[in-house]
Amino acid sequence: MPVNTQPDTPLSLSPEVADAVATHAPVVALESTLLSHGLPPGRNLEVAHRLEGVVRDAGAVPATIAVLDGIPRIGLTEVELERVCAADSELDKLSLRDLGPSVALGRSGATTVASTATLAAAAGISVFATGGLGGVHHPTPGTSVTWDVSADLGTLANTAILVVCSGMKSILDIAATLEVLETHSVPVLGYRTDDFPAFYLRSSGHPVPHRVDDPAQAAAVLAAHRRFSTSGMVLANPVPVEHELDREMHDRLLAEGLELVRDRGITGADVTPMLLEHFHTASGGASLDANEALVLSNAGLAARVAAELAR
Ligand code: PSU
Ligand code: MN
Repeated sequence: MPVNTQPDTPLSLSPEVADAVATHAPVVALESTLLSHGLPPGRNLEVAHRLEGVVRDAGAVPATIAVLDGIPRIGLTEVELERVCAADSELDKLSLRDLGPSVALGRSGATTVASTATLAAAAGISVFATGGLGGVHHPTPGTSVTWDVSADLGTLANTAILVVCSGMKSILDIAATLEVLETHSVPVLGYRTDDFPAFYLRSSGHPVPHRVDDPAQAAAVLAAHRRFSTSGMVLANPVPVEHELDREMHDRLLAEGLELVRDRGITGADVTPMLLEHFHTASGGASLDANEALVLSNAGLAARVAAELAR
């Protein structure tokens, strides 16, 4: 039975996660939107299991997060994981602004980077692994500014968590996103790279302000950052080289995907899932392999950083 260790909040930690947090053992938070809205049914459950396995193999406890029937759950049972990944789950995509409504109205949904980071931090977890961060979208033709700036960025500004990711999707304005992170004083570290990664691609062409070369260095930077700030931090880990997408194919699929989004009038929270699905179907599975490889790599790295922090 899940336990509510913080009776003044509606959070429910699984017994294993509650025990790990209480004893300061390493824990890695994992999000559920990448499973329910980012990967096809079947494959998503496989990836969910492998993600938890990779975290355990590195000596940490996995805490997959979702809101089920109005209860934010930190650490899911097998049945709950299957529910998140089911083809007919019809889970909402819950950003931070949706948490209050989903809890009060008893709804179920998968959590994004913004809401997962918030719930993880509230549960006492300081390391979180995902695929790609949300960011600043390009303005639509005929406009000069975009108001589509992912809540992931504002959340990192005031949430004490380390997010391990493969940069952000190349569908975004990466230069603008890095500027926003700088404005919010969120440190951005490249893991064994000087170049900020772009999800399916190892390089975005934008330099990272700082580089670390092992988990101990990343943990040391996080500990030092904590002395000055309660903001989040980004550790950017490029997709494994053997799974990087061919750049030409990538650029073609991206142009097609953006056109599809425009033609169908897709906006807001539906844009990212639509683009990911286009990549997955049009790349003959190559983007699925890349997506899986990068999240697994990020989960493993996050677990090793969490283990260093717990030492
Ligand atoms: N990483 C993945 N797949 C995903 C995401 C991350 O490999 O689907 C999700 C995260 O939940 C992130 C969201 O918060 O994409 C960004 O959505 P938006 O662009 O609507 O802010
Ligand atoms: Mn958006």
